[in-house]
Amino acid sequence: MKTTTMTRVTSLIGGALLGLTTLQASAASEMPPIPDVKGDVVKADGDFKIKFSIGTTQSGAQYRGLEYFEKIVEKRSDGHIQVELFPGAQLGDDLQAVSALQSGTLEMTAPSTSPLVSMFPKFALFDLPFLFPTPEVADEVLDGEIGQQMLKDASTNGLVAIGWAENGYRQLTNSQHPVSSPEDLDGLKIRTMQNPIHLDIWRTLGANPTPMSFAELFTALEQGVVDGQENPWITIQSSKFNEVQDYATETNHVYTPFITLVSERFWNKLPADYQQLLREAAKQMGDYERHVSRTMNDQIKQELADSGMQITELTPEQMKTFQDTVAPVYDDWRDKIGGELIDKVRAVSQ
Ligand code: EAX
Repeated sequence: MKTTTMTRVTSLIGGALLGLTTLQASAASEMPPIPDVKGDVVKADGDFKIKFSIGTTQSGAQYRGLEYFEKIVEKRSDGHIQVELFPGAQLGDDLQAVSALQSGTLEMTAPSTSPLVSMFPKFALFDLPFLFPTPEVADEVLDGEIGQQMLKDASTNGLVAIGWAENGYRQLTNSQHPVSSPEDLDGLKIRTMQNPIHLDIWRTLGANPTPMSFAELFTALEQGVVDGQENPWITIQSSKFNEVQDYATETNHVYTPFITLVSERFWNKLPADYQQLLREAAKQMGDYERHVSRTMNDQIKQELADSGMQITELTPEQMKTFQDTVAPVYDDWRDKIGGELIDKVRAVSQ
């Protein structure tokens, strides 16, 4: 009797606590609900397990997209494909996860395209500053001919590329002072992704950039190894960079996609019908994740400001100064990337 009462009381308290946590969580970041799974069950032979690793943490839009992917794949394979999610670079950063796919010890990952330019030079298109004026232009490129061709081109070297999602528009943060002009960057140590164009951008702006893996970044910021970094608002918040960075500037300087990759060794073991299921799920995840990321962007910027981050929004003149200052980056990279590709993106923007 006593035990029963105790249990009830405990579970009541548990319930109340749970209610409170849910309330707080939803007050902080209300993400668009995960859609229902549409489509028939796909019948094929065999049981499969997918470990899916990402660099961003569990509270970001990317993880939310992965939860939808898991739901689609498990439901439509009637449980014959099980998906296990590993956020926060726990199985390695972007580059390590990609090489794990190549050696067949990991089935899926979705890195930013930027660290992969040494393997796929055309991805550098997404590193050019201020090339994608709106998310809609990015969609036209990713979902259109250029993006689809890139998925084919990236399906080599032990990888199969099956879809696009987004990290999003990148913003600058730092621990030293507000930044509203390139002069303010003088001597600031900025961490960039492992990508030559990003290094070029920040050098051209007068900063002191250093490439580093995402997995090492929080500690490097915390210990002052670097003064600043740049990432989309949602990634800044989900990685808690605001806890060690007091200043941010809304630069929107680069739009970064996430590319959904599968290990070719694993892919070749899958029946064709399951391969098709993964492609469909990756497409649906990508559409939903981009929707989540965009819906959350302004809200998260506000939350970062509310949490004490001093956010500088640039005037059109200040923005133009940044754009004019980085223009020479195009002279250096235009021919290497293919001027035609850049012109095609510009044509989409008109
Ligand atoms: O997986 O390295 C970064 O700044 C990115 O946000 C990373 O690709 C996330």
